[in-house]
Amino acid sequence: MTNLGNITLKDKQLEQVREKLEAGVRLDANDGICLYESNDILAIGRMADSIRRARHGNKAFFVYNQHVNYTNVCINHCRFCAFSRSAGADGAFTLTPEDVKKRLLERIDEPVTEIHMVGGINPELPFQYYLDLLRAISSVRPNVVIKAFTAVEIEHLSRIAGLPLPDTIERLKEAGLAMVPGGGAEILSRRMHDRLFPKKIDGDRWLDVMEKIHTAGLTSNATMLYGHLETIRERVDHLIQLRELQDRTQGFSAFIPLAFHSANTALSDLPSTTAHDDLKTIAIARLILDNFDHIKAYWVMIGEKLAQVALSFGADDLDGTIIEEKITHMAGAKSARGLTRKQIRRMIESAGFEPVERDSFYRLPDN
Ligand code: V47
Ligand code: SF4
Repeated sequence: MTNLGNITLKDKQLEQVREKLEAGVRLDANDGICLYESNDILAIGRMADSIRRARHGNKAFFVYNQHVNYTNVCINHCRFCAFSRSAGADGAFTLTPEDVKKRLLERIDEPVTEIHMVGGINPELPFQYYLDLLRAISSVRPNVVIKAFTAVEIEHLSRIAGLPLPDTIERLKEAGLAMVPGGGAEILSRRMHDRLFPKKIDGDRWLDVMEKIHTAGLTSNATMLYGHLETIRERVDHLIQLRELQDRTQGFSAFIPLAFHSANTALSDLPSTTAHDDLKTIAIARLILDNFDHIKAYWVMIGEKLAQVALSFGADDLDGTIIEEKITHMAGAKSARGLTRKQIRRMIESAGFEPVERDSFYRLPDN
């Protein structure tokens, strides 16, 4: 039960949503659509903020992390992607495990607690390469949490390894995989899959792979790519499908809405998402995903300034320092490539929250 009584609603349709939230009744898809159709963004934000504060009080989390993209060679050719290249094309790269070690050694003096590593689907690379990558990271940074390989990559790995998914995941765990990032879900809609990313596994398979990842004892994140050709109904259905899987597994840690950036993609005529839509999407995610602990405002995609505001619209986490983000910057993102711990703390404090540096599992590093 959450007390939302002091929120004045300009939009009468939101009254019903507020009553449900106050009574602890789960929102349904129609409520999600009603929220999206309303322009009373302050009321939606206040509702999300009440729920966020009931879970996390005044705390806002971040992690000291480093991103590694091991290859941008990819055979999937998703229409929204500016990062991938065909093998042999200008700008195509594949790092060896030794290259990855070197990347990490360049920043070995920094207190990185998480390595976030993803890449394209590069058919040249054997299963052993992926195991070697994980071992290379552990050899340089034995205490780091390796959050790597989306459900899309893990499905591919099971095929090239010729192993069932549970065995593949087990082998990856033995080599050091500790958590799985939330990418690759895009928008869980058959219509959008067929139109934008037909070569990639579809939404049902993504959910199925995630379920197996959770069953194997790994936690993961979940994402939603929005602001391209999807409808509001598709966004809401996406959230409900994530919530249903979470009811079964409790394996998702955070949800991260990903605002589409169109530069250098096949959809380059599409405009950027608006701040209004970004904030609404974060707030609505907080309200619908009642079984997710954490909602991230991914500053790389929505910019540092809006990410600060998002902390008052339902988000409780800013992701992290990141260092060398590529996927969104190749699609035109104007945000920084990485932030220092001091910069993130300042962002959080000046938004009126208490910064809490966490590890990948939301444990506090000093504990
Ligand atoms: O799967 C690709 C998306 C994802 C574009 O789990 C794009 O902690 C916007 O999943 N514009 C990768 N988005 C990023 C990702 C992620 C990021 C931060 C934290 C975590 C986590 C996960 O980026 C891809 C795809 O959905 N993407 N192209 C683009 N042009
Ligand atoms: Fe490949 Fe991922 Fe880009 Fe799709 S989004 S083309 S799977 S790198």
